[in-house]
Amino acid sequence: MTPVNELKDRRSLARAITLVESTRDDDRRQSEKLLERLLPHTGGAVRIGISGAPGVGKSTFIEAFGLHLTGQGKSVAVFAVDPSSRRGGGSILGDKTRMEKLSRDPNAYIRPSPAGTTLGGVSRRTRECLLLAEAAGFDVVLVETVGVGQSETAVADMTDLFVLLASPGGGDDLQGIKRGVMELADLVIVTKADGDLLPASRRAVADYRAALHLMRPKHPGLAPKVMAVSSLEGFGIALAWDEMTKMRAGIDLGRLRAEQSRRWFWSEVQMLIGEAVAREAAGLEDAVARGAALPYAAAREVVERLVLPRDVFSPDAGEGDRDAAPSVTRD
Ligand SMILES: Nc1nc2c(ncn2[C@@H]2O[C@H](COP(=O)(O)OP(=O)(O)OP(=O)(O)O)[C@@H](O)[C@H]2O)c(=O)[nH]1
Ligand SMILES: [Mg+2]
Repeated sequence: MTPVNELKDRRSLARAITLVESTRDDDRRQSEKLLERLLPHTGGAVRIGISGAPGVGKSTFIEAFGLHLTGQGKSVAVFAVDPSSRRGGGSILGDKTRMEKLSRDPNAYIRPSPAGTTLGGVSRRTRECLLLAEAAGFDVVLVETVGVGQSETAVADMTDLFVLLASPGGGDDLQGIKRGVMELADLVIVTKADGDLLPASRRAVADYRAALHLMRPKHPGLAPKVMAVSSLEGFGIALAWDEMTKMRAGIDLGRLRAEQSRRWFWSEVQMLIGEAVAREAAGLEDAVARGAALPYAAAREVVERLVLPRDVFSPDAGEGDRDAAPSVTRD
């Protein structure tokens, strides 16, 4: 895809991502403007979410899969939603050793997730990073997350396809995967289908097929697929891409993405309200704790402060409006 001029090189993309991830107020305003400008140039990538338990083989799969795609002349961006500080700050940076070739591939871009952010924060910015990658012309965007329920939902909600990697332990591991997560999957890929693990991986494929058969499909009329790969031997990698392409062609993408945008919008509304409430309430909370204000009255004041136009509270608003705002503290 053709990149927009201002994101043509990696350095400018990296800078834009840093801006988007920044929590500073002025950066936030700047990144909003940037994203608004870029919005018409987004939406062109195949967005794929990849999830699975620690050690299942995500990084190794992304390395093999990414190289397969770049080998076909496609460009690939990789982001991670890391819900915990499990790997400390570095996140997939350390994984670059597992994705060594891909990270050196000129047609690939691997971005470690920012450290120390909450899930809400990470996924909120990862969505925006995904848009940046699209404006930068990437053909495929992979969003990786380690499985902990909440993060999988967030990733499934920003991608066209959600791929669940499962270990060849099969039935036993099936217990460990939450039903809700299985229901998100468009494709279940059993990893490590090689050597001694080959028979186990075959059984696992059958187990997952049986389990999925009992579940309601995510997209009506489009049953999720189960297959096995060996990222180390390259077995099944090309087929995985073919399956994803087929699945994606069967999905009403316009509708899916519109629904995702709606949910994203509402979650932003909720998060912004939450943040505004927290800001307004901070001082009053102490007053409540000290017994200087009633919880209900303080809560009402917080809401009124948020709902009433700001200038009502400014000293020169006039008309005695200031008095209309109740003051619940008595210090
Ligand atoms: N035999 C075999 N081993 C594999 C394969 N893919 C990954 N592994 C091994 O499984 C282990 C974990 O692989 P990773 O790719 O790091 O797994 P991950 O899911 O990224 O792990 P975390 O980042 O810790 O969540 C490594 O020792 C890999 O070498 C495979 O196709 N075959
Ligand atoms: Mg990894």
